Amino acid sequence: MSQSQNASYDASTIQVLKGLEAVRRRPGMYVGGTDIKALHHLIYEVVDNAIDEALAGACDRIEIVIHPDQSVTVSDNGRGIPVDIHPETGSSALEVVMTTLHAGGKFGGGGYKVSGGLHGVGVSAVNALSEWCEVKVKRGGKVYRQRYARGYPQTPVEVVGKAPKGETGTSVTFKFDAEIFKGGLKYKYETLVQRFREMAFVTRGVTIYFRDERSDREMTFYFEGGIRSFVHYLNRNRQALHPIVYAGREINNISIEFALQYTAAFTESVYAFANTINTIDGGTHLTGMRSAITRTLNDYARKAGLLKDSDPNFTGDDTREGLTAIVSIKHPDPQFESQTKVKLMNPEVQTYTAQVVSEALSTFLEENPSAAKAIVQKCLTSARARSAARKARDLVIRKSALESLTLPGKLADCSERDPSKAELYIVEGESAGGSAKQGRDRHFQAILPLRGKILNTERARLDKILSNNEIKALISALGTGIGEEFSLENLRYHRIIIMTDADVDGSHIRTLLLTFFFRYMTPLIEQGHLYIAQPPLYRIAYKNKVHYAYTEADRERILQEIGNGAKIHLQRYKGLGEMNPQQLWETTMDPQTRTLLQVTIDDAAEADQVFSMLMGSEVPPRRRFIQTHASEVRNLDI
Ligand code: 0RA
Repeated sequence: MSQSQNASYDASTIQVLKGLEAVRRRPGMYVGGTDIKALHHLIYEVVDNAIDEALAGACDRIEIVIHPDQSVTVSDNGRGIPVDIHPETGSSALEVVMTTLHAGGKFGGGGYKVSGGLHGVGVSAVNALSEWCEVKVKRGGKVYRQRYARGYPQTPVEVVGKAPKGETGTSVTFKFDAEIFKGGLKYKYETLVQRFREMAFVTRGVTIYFRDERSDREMTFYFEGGIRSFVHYLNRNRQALHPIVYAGREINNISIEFALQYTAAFTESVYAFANTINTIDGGTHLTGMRSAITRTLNDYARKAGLLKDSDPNFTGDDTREGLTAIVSIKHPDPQFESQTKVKLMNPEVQTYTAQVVSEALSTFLEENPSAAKAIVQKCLTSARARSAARKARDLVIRKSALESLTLPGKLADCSERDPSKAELYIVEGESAGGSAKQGRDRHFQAILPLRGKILNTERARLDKILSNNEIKALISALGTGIGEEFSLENLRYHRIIIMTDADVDGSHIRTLLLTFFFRYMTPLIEQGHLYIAQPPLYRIAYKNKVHYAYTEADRERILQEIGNGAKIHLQRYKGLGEMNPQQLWETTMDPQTRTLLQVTIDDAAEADQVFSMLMGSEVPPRRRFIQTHASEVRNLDI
């Protein structure tokens, strides 16, 4: 008897060791790598466990604290990890959960209905990848504690105190193992904030408190309205056309909720979540919602006589302009396409989601005729614009086929024909364009001057954008085509550099250009081809030496260095046009001395927000943004 118990104890111990070693040997398999993303994943994995407690109705507060040494504490007021002796292994359940792969939610049979963890490896994988880890559990009036190093228990499960009456919960503190996560990685506050905000939106009623002791910043998220609050938040700078439509239902143990609202904007902001995870590649929940919206709007518009017999049905695209929507499902057994691509695959979810959305949306349309009319009107305008855009685009494409060899007249091209060595400067204004043409190295630097303000691409539509002369010149100079016809292979310059004045107009034009590239040539940004030039703010001449200051701090430093009483000539550059060609070359264009800021898309969703705010039809938020960020515009990086 005791023999066989020993045997099973040994066998399971060996299994535990093997499991922990496997995680340490191949972290990629368990947390998706050893980079910053994987590092954030460690935190998410523990928070997901706490969210599971919240989804089970056992927890309403989660706290995450990053300590100065980059150790992290995640605490919750859930039931607390069980601590009783596990009959098969003879060890505490707490130790089993912390050291055995996949022992999380499934432990004890009953477990929970849904599990948030994408990889579902649980807190044991985090433990295995931590230099040290400490877990404390409040349960049954006591506080239990165990410590680990690289996943191995260093202490038994000990009672270290009394828990206040009725209080339960789990608190995990871990320090990632720098032998595995190499290169001085640091958690990024903004990325974590965004994720916790999303988690709080889709887990209504839970409070998520986040503190970063490294920088003394903190945030608390609590959303009474759940995903309705989410839609409200996304539309905070847009003009809504009607109240938010919402429904939530449970079908066959799968919970489905959605919220939607149309706005006067032209862009679509739709996000899909499965078990609180942002499924960026969509999946069956998203498809279900989209098809239901299109079908329901078509049915309603026909019945209400808003679509005539001769009109074609709205396409999916027609019903997406100005749409802000969230779909969030919770499934006991979610199937994802793969570990990295976040896409929900469960087929039944499509049917159920479509059912929930159709029912709720058609009821809303019946009961709110004026809202219904506004929505259908928006779709009609969008359908008309799309057909106009198609015609305009066909025209442009046909024309550009004829003109494919003719580059725009304003372009001063370079002689280099290898795109990887060629640069294009997009320069604001004819006079600065003139200086740039004279100052450049014509072997590899091409100049395209842009006159005045190009179109505001957020408010304008594709058909208008394509017929704008400045944009046409830009598209044909780049050689890539646009939108669906966009092809990065044909890019004629691998460095595209936006060079504008360091003033408000310059920053506006730069934002317009960034909007255009973001909306219509996204891969060009993603592949790192877009840059912003950094012209100096001041020229400081002293005796026969000239210094350039690129920031106010630069200016202070240079003036200090020169010292008092000196005969200094200080010139503030109000525009690029004030520099002669030689100066422009030295300060802003010479690869040996210039600074370029590379434009990145760190987070398309956040960029979408900034663009709508800067460009959208709502004026006050734009003014506020420009005012509060005026001192930072030099580092505008979307
Ligand atoms: C196993 C079983 C139960 C809860 C947990 C694990 C649990 C894990 C973590 C990790 C962080 N916070 C957590 N909270 C709970 C179910 C407990 C029960 O049924 O009483």
